[in-house]
Amino acid sequence: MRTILILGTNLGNRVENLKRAEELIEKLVGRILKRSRIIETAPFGVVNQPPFLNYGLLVDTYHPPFELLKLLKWIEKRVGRYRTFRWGPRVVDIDIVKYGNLFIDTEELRIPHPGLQCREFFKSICRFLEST
Ligand code: PH2
Ligand code: MG
Ligand code: MG
Repeated sequence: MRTILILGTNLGNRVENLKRAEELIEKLVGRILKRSRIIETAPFGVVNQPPFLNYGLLVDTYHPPFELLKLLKWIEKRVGRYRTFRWGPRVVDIDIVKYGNLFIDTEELRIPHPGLQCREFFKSICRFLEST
C-alpha cells in the first residue's frame, strides 16, 4: 500500500535526525518512491520552541496501519526521541498522513492525519507526493 509519511524535527542535529529516520524507514517500512524537499517551518501549536524541519515521503509498505504505527514509534525512539509534552519539541516525529484511500478514526490513529485540514505545508507536501 502507498502511504505518505511526514517527518518533523526541532531538536539536536535536525538534518542528521531526518537522515537516520529515513534510513530506518527504507530498511523496515518499505521502498521510498518519492521524497519532498526539506523545508524549515515555524512551530505551530506551541509557538515558543525552535523551528522545525519538515518533509514527506511516499512509501510502498506491506505493513498494515496499526503495525506501521508501532514500527514508526519504534523508529522514533531508535533515532533518539524522548517524551516532552503535547505539541512540544521533538528529536523526530513520523506521522502517517495518508494510507492508500483508507479512513481510520480511532483515538490512537487518525488517517488522513487531522493536521492535513489546517497545516498548509502538510497539504503542499501531499500535493507534491501525489502528483505524477
Ligand atoms: N509538529 C508538532 C507541533 N508543531 N510545528 C511544525 N512547524 N512542524 C511540525 O511537524 C510540528 C509542529 C506536533 O507533531
Ligand atoms: Mg506530528
Ligand atoms: Mg506523531
